Amino acid sequence: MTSRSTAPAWAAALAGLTAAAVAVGVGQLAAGVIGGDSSPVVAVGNAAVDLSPAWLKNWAIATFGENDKTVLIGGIFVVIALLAAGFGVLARIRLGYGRLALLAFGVLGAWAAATRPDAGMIDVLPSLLAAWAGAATLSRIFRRLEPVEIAAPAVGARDAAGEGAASDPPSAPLEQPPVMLAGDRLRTIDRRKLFTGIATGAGVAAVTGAAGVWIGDRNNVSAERAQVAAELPKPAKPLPPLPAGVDFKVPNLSPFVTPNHDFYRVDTALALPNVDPNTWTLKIHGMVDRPIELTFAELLKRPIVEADVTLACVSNPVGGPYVGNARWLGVAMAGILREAGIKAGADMLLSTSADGWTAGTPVEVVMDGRDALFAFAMNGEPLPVSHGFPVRQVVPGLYGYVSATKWVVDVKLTRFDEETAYWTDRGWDAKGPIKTQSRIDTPRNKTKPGRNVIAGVAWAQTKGIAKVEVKVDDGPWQVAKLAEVPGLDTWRQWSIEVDLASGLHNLSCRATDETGETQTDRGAPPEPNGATGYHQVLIETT
Ligand SMILES: Nc1nc2c(c(=O)[nH]1)N[C@H]1C(S)=C(S)[C@@H](COP(=O)(O)O)O[C@H]1N2
Ligand SMILES: [Mo]
Repeated sequence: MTSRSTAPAWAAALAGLTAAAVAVGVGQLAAGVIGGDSSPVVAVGNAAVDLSPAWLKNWAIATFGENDKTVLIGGIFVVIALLAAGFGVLARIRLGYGRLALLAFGVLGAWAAATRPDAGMIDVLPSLLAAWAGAATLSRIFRRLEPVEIAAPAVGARDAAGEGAASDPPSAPLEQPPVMLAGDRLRTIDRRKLFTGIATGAGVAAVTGAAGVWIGDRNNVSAERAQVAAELPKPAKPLPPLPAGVDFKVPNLSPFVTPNHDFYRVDTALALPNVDPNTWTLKIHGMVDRPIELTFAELLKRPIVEADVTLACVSNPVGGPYVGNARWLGVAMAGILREAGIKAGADMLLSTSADGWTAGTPVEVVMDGRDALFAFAMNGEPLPVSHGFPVRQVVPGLYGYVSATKWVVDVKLTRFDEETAYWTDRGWDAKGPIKTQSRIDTPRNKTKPGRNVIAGVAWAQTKGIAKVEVKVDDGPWQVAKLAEVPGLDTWRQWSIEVDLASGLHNLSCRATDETGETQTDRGAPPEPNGATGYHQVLIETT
């Protein structure tokens, strides 16, 4: 084993970076071939998501919102780059150390991939291959860093002068400056060799990485989704078209129906599960008389229910964006559960997604007659992959974390005193009924003095919105005009015209639901069961 390398630290760091780039590329390629979440970067990211403390996750969702995944992946790349540069410098002390560090990182990636809830043993392969490729690259580049002898000019000059025979000792102590004696001065790295090595590594990384992404895309289910779109079944009792009056069509006011591409997305999946409806099944088991396993085709043969339901995320701060409304197509959960026969004592429906996320939903809520659905379509098209294709749960009146399982594959009847779910294990309440809330959509910061429209949305799923009031500065609460709604499970637009003098104004709103309860003015953060308080907006009229 060669001992300490004389290569400069910067060259060693570059060698480490190149090795890591090749490792990531090769890992991506292997993951693309295998499919699933096995790409080392994604696997480590997923493990980081699951292992990070709840406060960090909550902070990430609150701070980066829907960009939290991009930020996380970017952060992982930065960490990998820093570590890799460090591994290179370590390899300078002893090449074996650097190789070992890379292999250890590979084992970490393999562990992360193997401990995903949906992992198989084969998922360790990309990380291990990646580590092997990284270690091999490190060795190859370090070979290029071996010192080369540079002829000392003084010696050459002497030779040219022909003053001595070739066998003369190179050092003539009195004539040569002492610095020439220091061997290191004469030994340096061949930069051209280093840079061609790095360029080769970068090329390998780019080609394998791109090929991996390309091959991985073959696993996507867009063709299957198009097939479902072509054969989307009709509801048994189609809903009437939405009343014209659901939408005030005020600029910057949320439209009544949230287009799918604008619909908020919250989940823990870094790589979206691509679930093939042709192999998808839904298992209903646990405390039931007759366990059921349904295929997608069998699900679609059941009576199809159409429902307008507004989803809301418990992480939504007062005034926040994690609420959206859609017209869903699905099959009543209650019918399937009744067929399975719920045993006495079962009070929780523990649903699991294809990627192992879980939610615990109260049985009585699902069975009480509301439109709790195994949904497969959203606003007239099959669920987008990011919203749970091919099947997700939609339960009006409950926050998503206890009800809205996307990519759902398994429903177990059990008890709240026996099982917990993903977010309840992280400090959120076991039960999550949606709290009555209202939001000002417009204006949000600036407007003109004079007559102004203040408008927003309010929601109290399963209860309905009876009244929204608006307050300007210290004025009285004024009752806003309410838009029409198709039912109790959606949000409701509201608007009001007010006169605003020029200057700063504090606007606030509050909603009262059809049970007569007005939302509380007491401010509370989202954790552990949903934010409360009035939405307030400070605006300037100029
Ligand atoms: N499989 C899975 N389903 C999930 C989640 C998740 O992380 N994984 N998040 C839930 C949460 S917290 C919410 S608010 C809703 C959001 O649904 P959307 O992304 O379609 O808006 O999905 C729920 N279903
Ligand atoms: Mo959520």
